[in-house]
Amino acid sequence: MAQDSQDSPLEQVGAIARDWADRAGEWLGANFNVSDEQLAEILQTVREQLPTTEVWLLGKPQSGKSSIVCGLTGVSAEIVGQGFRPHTQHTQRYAYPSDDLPWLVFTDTVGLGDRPQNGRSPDEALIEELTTGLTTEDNSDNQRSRIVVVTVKASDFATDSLRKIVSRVRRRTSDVPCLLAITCLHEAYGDREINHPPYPPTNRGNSGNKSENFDDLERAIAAISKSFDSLADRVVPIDFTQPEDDYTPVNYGREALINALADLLPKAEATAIHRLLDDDALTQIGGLYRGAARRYILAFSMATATLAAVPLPFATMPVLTTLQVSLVGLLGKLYGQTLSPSQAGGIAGAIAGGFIAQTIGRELVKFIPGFGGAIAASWAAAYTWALGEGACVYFGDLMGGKKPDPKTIQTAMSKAFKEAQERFKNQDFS
Ligand SMILES: Nc1nc2c(ncn2[C@@H]2O[C@H](COP(=O)(O)OP(=O)(O)O)[C@@H](O)[C@H]2O)c(=O)[nH]1
Ligand SMILES: [Mg+2]
Repeated sequence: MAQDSQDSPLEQVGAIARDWADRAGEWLGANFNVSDEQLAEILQTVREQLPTTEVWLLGKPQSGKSSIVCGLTGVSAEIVGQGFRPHTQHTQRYAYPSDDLPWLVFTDTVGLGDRPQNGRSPDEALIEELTTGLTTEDNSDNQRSRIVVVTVKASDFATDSLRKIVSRVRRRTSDVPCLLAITCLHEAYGDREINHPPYPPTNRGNSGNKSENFDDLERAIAAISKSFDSLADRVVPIDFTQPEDDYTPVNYGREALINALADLLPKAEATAIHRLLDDDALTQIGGLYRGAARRYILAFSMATATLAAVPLPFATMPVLTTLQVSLVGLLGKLYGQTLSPSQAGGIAGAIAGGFIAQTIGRELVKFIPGFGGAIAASWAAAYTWALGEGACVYFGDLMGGKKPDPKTIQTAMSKAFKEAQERFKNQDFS
């Protein structure tokens, strides 16, 4: 009957949407194949758009410098350890979430307080390297902020030489803020068996349980703070323990540390730090790989959202694509696969193409008329998140010796996309 060939307006819209989605899927599949040179070039531009914060860690060996990197980023000690690259003779560097997208660059000092060699104390060379590093202008257009974090254990009162070093470095880099982190707090608890007091651990006064003895700790914090009085802009006591140590929370004082860092940094960098290190999105993390992967996925989602919300001097799509290819490459590495950018692009395309066509056709129609600003930003974030989750399933299958199953991947992506949309809906990316 004539009625059969006459689709309702709604069905017509549906058909158009499906067609759109198919074509968008094909387009995306094809466009993930960015050449390696193009990719490198776009990443360079992206790096110039995103604010980078350099955190310079200064403290004795075993004073908790690496633990700060792990505690802040949530990346495991093993991965952080592998990620550190020798930078100068006395420093090494770790870029988070990746060298491609160095939002946070941790520079760790090594060998502080070592014995003199050839008559020259390594500390002299270290001071030289620090002052040079902290004062050298970055020759790219990149906004770069720097902050020095000094680590001292709560049980360590032998800080004379450390203070001399900090003082000499600060004299020549007075515009770089300095934060003192007092670490390993529980070593100064009266009784090692007790858990942390509510944060902050000072000024317990009448609120503390009298049977718990935090007097030593308070004295230690007060004494160390006083000795660094003229050197540090802020003092934050922290205890970043291992899960098997059985302290709750595992990273005691993490929020205070993040807030203090943000307070000492310029606004753009402070906002980035809050977004990057926000834990809400990552409350439920199961498994080492998933946990580490989600950290990266979150950072890349935030980056795509930031870039989608900001009008860039170049088309947004290739940039998002590049970031997503980088993310897939990084996730691959995490799962033990070394991929060239074009291989990563191929995988991203294969994963994303089908997903776009089948799952988010309707979303695309909704978002095209309003493309730009907040919608594009939260969409880009959710989409990047879904792609990351899909890639995890893909690489997880490969690692387990299974052939990746497109259906499972797409189910995981749809679920992740919906959840991520909810999560990013009310975020302000401007
Ligand atoms: N309980 C506790 N242990 C810590 C803390 N910071 C570091 N550690 C431990 O102390 C050791 C040395 O820490 P690490 O971060 O590697 O020190 P680094 O040499 O300064 O990088 C490791 O076993 C850490 O787990 C802390 O705040 N609390
Ligand atoms: Mg270390």
